Amino acid sequence: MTQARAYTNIALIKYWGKSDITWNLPTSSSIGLTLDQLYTDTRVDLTDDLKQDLFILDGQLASNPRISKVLDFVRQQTGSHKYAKITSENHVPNSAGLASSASAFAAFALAASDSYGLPTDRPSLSRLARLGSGSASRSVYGGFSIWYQGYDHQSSFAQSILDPVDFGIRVIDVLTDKKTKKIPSSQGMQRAQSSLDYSNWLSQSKMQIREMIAAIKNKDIEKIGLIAERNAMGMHALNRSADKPFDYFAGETWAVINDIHRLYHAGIPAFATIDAGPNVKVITDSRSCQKVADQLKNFGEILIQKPGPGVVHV
Ligand code: 2P0
Repeated sequence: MTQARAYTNIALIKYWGKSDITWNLPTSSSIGLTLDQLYTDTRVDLTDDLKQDLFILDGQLASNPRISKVLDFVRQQTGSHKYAKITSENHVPNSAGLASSASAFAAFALAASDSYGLPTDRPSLSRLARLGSGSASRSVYGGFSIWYQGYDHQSSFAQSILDPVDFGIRVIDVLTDKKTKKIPSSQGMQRAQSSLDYSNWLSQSKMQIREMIAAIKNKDIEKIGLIAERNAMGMHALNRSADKPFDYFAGETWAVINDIHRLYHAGIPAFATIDAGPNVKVITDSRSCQKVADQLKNFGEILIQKPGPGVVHV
């Protein structure tokens, strides 16, 4: 038996497209910041009496074909024929809509690698986590990490940019909408790839990766925020210009963003980023985060996060 814990990460430069679905290879590199509040604990038990993999999520029998996809790969690598019982618990503060495949597959990669005797160095864990879910490749690391696009299974994995980090960066989740998202990310990105702006987005993203690495190394929160916001808006513009257009922004998304812009123009470092759902995350600093949180609390539940650790045994 082995059990691991991994935390969610927020994409500062987004992963939004696949070049290979089987190996889950992305069309661009991405940068994430692992946070410290939301995590998944996953335990893997190998027993001889199982006839198939068994997945228990938050106490209930569940099914997820990606779990067996990862385990089939692990069994093929090790020559093992054993099935596994996977017990996973998401620790998210009484709100739906925050459950994350990033923390789940990063924790699962360590627990599974350990159980089956595969290497547990971070690049290897990152590759395995990626097979389950792209963003999970980054949750293997604490702090800031970059997931290199690569061109095959071996070359597509994440590496640390800066960890441990606490130069005061904070990320505030503003939970205006706790419902499950309507369009799963893998479907959303596939549709976004039909946008005529997609190749522009790829070249922009390449430049933003370089700028973001410099901003992180300089511990420049304003630059990090400005680049991240621009990158996020670009991702959502792709969705709106897809063949079959769609939009994750809903309800109060714009109202929150407008308030963030008002704060910024009043001299407070506050920048918006949005993933595959309607909730806005604010990039800010430790001095301003309470003020920002107070300003936005009427929109819904607020969660203030700091940089968090990489995947560990528990
Ligand atoms: C990211 N997102 O970079 C981007 C930004 C959401 C928006 O990665 O199909 O669940 O499992 O590889 O990782 C969410 O997509 O996609 C995501 P799969 P994943 O964090």
